[in-house]
Amino acid sequence: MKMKMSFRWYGKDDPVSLQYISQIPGMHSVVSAVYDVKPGEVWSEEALLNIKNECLSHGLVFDVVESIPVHEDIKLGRNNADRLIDVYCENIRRCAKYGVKCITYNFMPVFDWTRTQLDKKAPDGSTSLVMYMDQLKNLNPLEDDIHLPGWDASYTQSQVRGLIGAYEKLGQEGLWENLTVFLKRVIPVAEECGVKMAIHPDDPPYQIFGLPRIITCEENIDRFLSIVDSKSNCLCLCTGSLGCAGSNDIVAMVNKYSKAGRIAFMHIRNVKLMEDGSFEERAHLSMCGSLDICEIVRVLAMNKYDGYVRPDHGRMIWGEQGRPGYGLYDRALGATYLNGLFEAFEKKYN
Ligand code: DNO
Repeated sequence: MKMKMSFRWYGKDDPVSLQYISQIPGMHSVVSAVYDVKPGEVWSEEALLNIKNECLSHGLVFDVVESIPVHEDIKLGRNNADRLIDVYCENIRRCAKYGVKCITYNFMPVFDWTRTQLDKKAPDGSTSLVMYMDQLKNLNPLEDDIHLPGWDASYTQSQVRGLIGAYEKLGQEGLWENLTVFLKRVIPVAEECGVKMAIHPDDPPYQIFGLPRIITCEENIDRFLSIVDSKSNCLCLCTGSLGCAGSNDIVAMVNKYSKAGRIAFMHIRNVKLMEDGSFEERAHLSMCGSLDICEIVRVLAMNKYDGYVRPDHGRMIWGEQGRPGYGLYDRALGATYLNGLFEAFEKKYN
């Protein structure tokens, strides 16, 4: 197939083993990272070589990194941002040396993806991640001690408060400026190394807790792509993240950006949107949520998309215990469903 199917693996501590991943039909790439170093530190070559070799020993290729986290001081444009960007560039070079072709990152202040509940039970007994607006109203990181798995746990609560204050001062335009500084330094290095940088959209794609969020909609993504007009300055287009804002037309966005060759990585999952803006993560099939996954894959195949795809967040099914969103079974079902769609549409548009 043209597109490359991939699966996220959290390394040796991941309850989902590389052997299990290799047993999923059509699996090509492993999406991983050196997870035991803090943002702003250099990744050891030994660690990268180990991931590469372990994947190879299971017939898989480690060619996608998710993520090299961007240090908050870079996003805030603080004094040591310059040095931290040097470290970031060095990490890109090192990843490339061990075969990585695509690097995912995000520019979300303080918190990565945010949900209000990670184990919401559906009538069929499966559980999934949800964001309910009435639960969100009761979460206040300025007052409460909140820890969610998508968030960087290395900050203390008082550091989090300090960061939130700093971002409030910075505002959206300040964040755009710092993103511009970052891209202008990092993209030329990625070009040199043959790597595509793939920014993950903000999840959810609107402000939470008063923090600025900018990778949220078509207008802003156009602005992002024009900062450095390069085939190395790409998107990790996450259907479930952008899809939680009803105003985003995901099929149109996937069509536009894949036609322009600016999608390096697709995170594909479905969400069910509620009237008040709440959403529930659902099984991948179009019939299970609000997004037309079939149409998303059709336009990718029509545009001869040859980048990476991964089934994003799965539900917990069949009694599986594990990292919320990242169990084996439902993501494997998602991969199989997506492989079926890609096989059919790639044949059609060949
Ligand atoms: C959530 C993931 C994100 C993603 C980062 C990329 O499940 O898709 O945490 O890895 O935002 O930096």
